[in-house]
Amino acid sequence: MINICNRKNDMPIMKHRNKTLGEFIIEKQEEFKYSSGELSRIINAIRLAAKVVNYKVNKAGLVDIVGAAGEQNIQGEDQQKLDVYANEVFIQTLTNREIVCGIASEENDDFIAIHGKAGDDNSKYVVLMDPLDGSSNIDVNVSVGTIFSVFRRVTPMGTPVTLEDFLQPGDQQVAAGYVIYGTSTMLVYTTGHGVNGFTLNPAIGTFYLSHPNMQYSKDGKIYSVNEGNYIHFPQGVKDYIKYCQMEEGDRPYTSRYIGSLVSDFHRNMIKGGVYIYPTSSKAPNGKLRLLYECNPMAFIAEQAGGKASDGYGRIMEIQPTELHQRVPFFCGSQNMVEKAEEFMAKYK
Ligand code: AHM
Ligand code: MG
Repeated sequence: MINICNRKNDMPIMKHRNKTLGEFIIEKQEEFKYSSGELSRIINAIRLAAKVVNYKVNKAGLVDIVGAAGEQNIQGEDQQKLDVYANEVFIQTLTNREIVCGIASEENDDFIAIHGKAGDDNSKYVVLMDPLDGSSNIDVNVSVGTIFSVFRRVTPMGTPVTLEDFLQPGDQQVAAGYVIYGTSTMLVYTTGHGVNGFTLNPAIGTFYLSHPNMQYSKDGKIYSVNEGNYIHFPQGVKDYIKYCQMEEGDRPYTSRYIGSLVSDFHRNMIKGGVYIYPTSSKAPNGKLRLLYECNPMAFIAEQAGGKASDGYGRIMEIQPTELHQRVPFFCGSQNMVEKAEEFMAKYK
């Protein structure tokens, strides 16, 4: 039990202490009767890596760590130093514990096959991740995030992983989540049984369950899209944006766009809204990556009662053909995504 103050009358009230993420993982592990605990160990490793990255992200304004590392990733974009750092921390944490047999990262050209110390490959899971999404926002002190996705391998255990293990449709995910390094740091994840959010108490380095069973409202009032690209958007998206701005019923909606997917998604899930990164004449397949960004966010969205689409169909049913594949992304409150799809269908 802890003492907290009721602001209205300053009378201390007693409240049960929230579960820690560690306690929650153990409790959930017991719910999966025949599981080996491997998935729980992966979530535990991500929890640890998130704390390490959080520490560094928080210091970004203090030390000379902000700026491009002088390298480019496979998409030809500048890597910030913190991207490289976060990538290493997550890879090392997962590799050292020998709990996954392969990792694919937005920052690496190819996947990494992980061999056990005894030379065996006995783990059954692969992890795909964007170690620091929205990193161009770091030097202006805007929230960034880590996104991760876990699949069971499809090739036989005991053999090195192959590309096939990573190119699975999103509906095969066994877990997905994100860490948001924001005004507070949160870890939000799902294993297919709803979505739970944990807030880090930085003083003691512990994540506490702060947002149990997160849910999208069916309708929302926020639309998030980079309207600077408006003239390059497909007609369906242009029409949907005009619909959002129209004075009718509960519209016009509010426009909110941070330009940091995890932050935009997190706000929309809590407040109700839709996030759109469409194709454009500049980016014919959109910008976001199916495997590292869209699939995990789609899994979380659906588990929270929301929806994720490429404008025409379910994101999680897309059969990936390459690791760094990009897709258009419409994600958020169910009715808003469906409305946007209606406009898209008119010009299909
Ligand atoms: P990144 O993976 O290179 O960081 O890019 C992804 C980010 C998302 O977080 C964000 O939603 C989007 O790019 C913003 O793009 P834009 O600046 O084109 O609106
Ligand atoms: Mg990214």
